[in-house]
Amino acid sequence: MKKWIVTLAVLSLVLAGCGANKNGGTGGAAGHEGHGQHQETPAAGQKDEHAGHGGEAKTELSTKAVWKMNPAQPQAGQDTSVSIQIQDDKGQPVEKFDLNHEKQLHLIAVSKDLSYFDHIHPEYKGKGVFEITTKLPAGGAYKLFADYVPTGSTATTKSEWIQVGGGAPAAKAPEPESKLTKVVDGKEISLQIDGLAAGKEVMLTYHLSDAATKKPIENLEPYLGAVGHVVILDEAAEQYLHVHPMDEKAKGPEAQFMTTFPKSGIYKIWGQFQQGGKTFIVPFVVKVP
Ligand SMILES: [Cu+2]
Repeated sequence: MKKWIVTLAVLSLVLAGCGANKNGGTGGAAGHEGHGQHQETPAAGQKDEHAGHGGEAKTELSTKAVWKMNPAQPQAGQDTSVSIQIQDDKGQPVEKFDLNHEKQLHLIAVSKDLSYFDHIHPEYKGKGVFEITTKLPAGGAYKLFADYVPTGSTATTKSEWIQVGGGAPAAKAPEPESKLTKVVDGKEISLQIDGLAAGKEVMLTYHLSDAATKKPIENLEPYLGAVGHVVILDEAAEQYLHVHPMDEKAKGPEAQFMTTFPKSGIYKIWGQFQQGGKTFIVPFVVKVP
């Protein structure tokens, strides 16, 4: 018994330190907080990665997401209402959520082949229910991911596969790109990843410049409280990572994110940034050895 108390005391000290490091992001075990990364299925021992927000130890509240589509079988190109109720393990609604990057819940939707990506914010209706109306562009399978932080608990991700009726274009498996540079909305964005390998921390460095003038972009604006947001999924849409920047207040031309690819394979990485009041998304596909 005594041993437990000591262990807990040490643990809360460690976690308090972790919270204090929120914007430091210096790497190492305690630095996870600074990276703002959360995984859908954390590896053993990483469950408390997000504890320590506010400098105190928090216990993970086990929650589930109950998904309802209206119509129950969504159709391509048609309005679809997505309702997500967050419940505790007894089926009671969880009613309080922390703001996480300015929102109580972030919803990511991807098509099975990862060609389609959307990041939207359902409205909180009370009683644990979040709702949004959206349109999915084509028929086929989609996976939805809800990211939220129940008050007093840690960052949680729950997901759901849905089937959308209507014509489906032939699925195109994501192809690793040899050159990680592309132009989106008049901006040239390159992604540098040094020492890319599974199971170890790697730095994702984006460099942004004006595609026409080649001038570095130095006026990126905070989007949802950070210079950028990065979502990473493996080919099977099983390994989900949502990463926030090392320096949330950066303005460009660089934005850096630290993450760990859980295993080798093909991953798609979506970086989301904002300039001149408009957000843009740049996708890259990499093969992680
Ligand atoms: Cu979001």
